[in-house]
Amino acid sequence: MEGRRKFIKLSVLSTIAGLPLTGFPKSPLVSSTEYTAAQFKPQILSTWNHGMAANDKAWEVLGSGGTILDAVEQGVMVTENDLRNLSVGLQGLPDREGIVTLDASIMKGDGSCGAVAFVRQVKHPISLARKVMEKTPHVMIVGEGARQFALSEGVPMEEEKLSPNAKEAYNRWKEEANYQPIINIENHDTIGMIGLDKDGSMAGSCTTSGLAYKMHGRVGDSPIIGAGLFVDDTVGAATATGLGEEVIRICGAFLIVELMRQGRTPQEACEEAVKRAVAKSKDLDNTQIGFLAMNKEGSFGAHAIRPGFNFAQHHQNGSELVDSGSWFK
Ligand code: SD4
Repeated sequence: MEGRRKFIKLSVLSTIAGLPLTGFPKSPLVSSTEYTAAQFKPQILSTWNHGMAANDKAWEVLGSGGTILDAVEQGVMVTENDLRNLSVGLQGLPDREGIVTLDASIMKGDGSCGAVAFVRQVKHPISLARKVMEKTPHVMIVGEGARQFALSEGVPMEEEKLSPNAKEAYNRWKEEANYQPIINIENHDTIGMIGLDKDGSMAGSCTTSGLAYKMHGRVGDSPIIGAGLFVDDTVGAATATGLGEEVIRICGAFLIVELMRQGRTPQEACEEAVKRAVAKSKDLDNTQIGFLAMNKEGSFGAHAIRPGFNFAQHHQNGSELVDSGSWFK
């Protein structure tokens, strides 16, 4: 976390001054990470280091005969359950009113999808998103309606109270931030997971407590199909983490899948999406976005605006945490 704080403070003035006439800022350094040669099928990829444990679970589900959809659902449930995690699940950091509201989406490669947003008290928003997909004619249900749907489905719910860690952090934030609706890029590490099974079916999931100390009612990219998550198993899948407003603005995950459809590698597509986000950013100094993508052959790529983004990878040779390249060095 300390490292992420530091890079946020890096000056970006030299880059802004270097805006070329094409409209796209020029990256100060060429991206360092290339994954284009590697291909794995099946494969599970997740954002951030908490993705390691989530991927292990997803892999186990696949190995015991579960579908790729089961795998991406049950994988991120590990993170939703992780009491140390302050950016996913009910133990996450609250909004500026002190209320935890959750966003999640799930998608299959055939275009089926479901999402919940601004939902309270639901222990596994990813499973509720799956129920929206499978049991309703809708794609997204939000707020009190989503909570009522959860109650009617009998899914696990919890009494509304902040976890000890979230409470401590929130109390500290209240003193310093004085209730300003700041866009804070330090304490949010959404899990987005994308998976490919041995037969080429793909699915993805994305779940978060969203931006720490957000305005009450604010919804980020994670539950927005096409922004935080998009899967089309004729092409590939992509997910996003970081400042949701900037991801929504460019339809990040959809953009990456469409770039792959046009022939870009997952790595090239992620880099192009980052470039697009940088060009459209309303607040580059305070923005971090990380994209993660995989195509239907099992090639993969990742890219971020700033250093510090990593992703977890699991395939038949084992699992590892991989550092992503970034637009800023
Ligand atoms: C949001 N994209 O709510 C989420 C937050 C996040 O890593 O991804 N943090 O904007």
